[in-house]
Amino acid sequence: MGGESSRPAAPPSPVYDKAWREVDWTKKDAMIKELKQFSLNDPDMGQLRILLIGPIGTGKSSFVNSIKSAISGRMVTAALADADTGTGFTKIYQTHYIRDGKGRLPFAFNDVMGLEPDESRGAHPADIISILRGHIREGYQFNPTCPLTQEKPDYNSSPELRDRVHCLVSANAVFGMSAGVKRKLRTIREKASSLGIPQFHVMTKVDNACQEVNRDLRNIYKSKAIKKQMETYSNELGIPMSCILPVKNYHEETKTDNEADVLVLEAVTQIVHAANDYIWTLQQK
Ligand SMILES: Nc1nc2c(ncn2[C@@H]2O[C@H](COP(=O)(O)OP(=O)(O)OP(=O)(O)O)[C@@H](O)[C@H]2O)c(=O)[nH]1
Ligand SMILES: [Mg+2]
Repeated sequence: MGGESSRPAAPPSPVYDKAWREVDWTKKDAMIKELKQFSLNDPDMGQLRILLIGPIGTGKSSFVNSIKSAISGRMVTAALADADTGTGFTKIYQTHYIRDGKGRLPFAFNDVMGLEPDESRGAHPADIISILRGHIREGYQFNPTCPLTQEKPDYNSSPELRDRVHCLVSANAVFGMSAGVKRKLRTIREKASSLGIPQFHVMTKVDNACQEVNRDLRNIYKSKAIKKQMETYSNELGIPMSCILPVKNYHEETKTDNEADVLVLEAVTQIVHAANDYIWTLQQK
């Protein structure tokens, strides 16, 4: 007995015995089929517009590429290549459509310049708020110190519902956020909330946060580190846990992977349904 008590305590396990959120890892094909058959509550809309915002370099463009890759079954890198202006950062307001045969799916993602803690750097929150309301035309080049004003040609003074944002998605890596970015995100989220726009948070780079997740993505909802960070984001951003969506984007892979695809497809499915419901709600008014 005495020998037992002197034995060093086992290190705490980094994972729970059981996943706290259920994922069906076999349903990739069914999810792709559902997304390809997705129909708009208002067919005249053309497409749902989903806006991706967040600090620079956190995987917004990679998330768009991962969605395209998961749906098409082949690696796509268009979001980075199209938006790259030479410095490696997205600077242009762009819409990324998802090709389906000769047509495209009825939801699109808008990728914008990243947010930075410094007041004079990164996308200006006033520009993001203009985008929420449909006032900024595609191709606009962000100016961190001077948000777009009404007299400029990129300003759309009479946006239609289809030009507006139907779901706001913030993206950030698992490692936390600076106070400056949090402040900017809060300003943007408050505006989105007042417009009734549904909101999600995509937590990227989960492969870098937990060895067990890096080893096997199926451990995502067993990892204590991942759950803790999701709870932190939920509290900081005022978003329910059910709207915090962890993903591993493609970044150096050459082939798609079932588990990464399932997480990305789960996220997209929730996002597009919320955007579609938002349109329906607006039309009941
Ligand atoms: N390990 C890992 N790396 C990732 C992941 N997502 C993105 N990256 C890498 O992170 C870097 C930044 O990704 P981007 O998608 O360009 O980030 P962004 O948010 O669009 O950046 P800006 O356009 O500068 O605001 C790239 O080197 C990606 O390969 C991920 O889930 N895991
Ligand atoms: Mg980008």
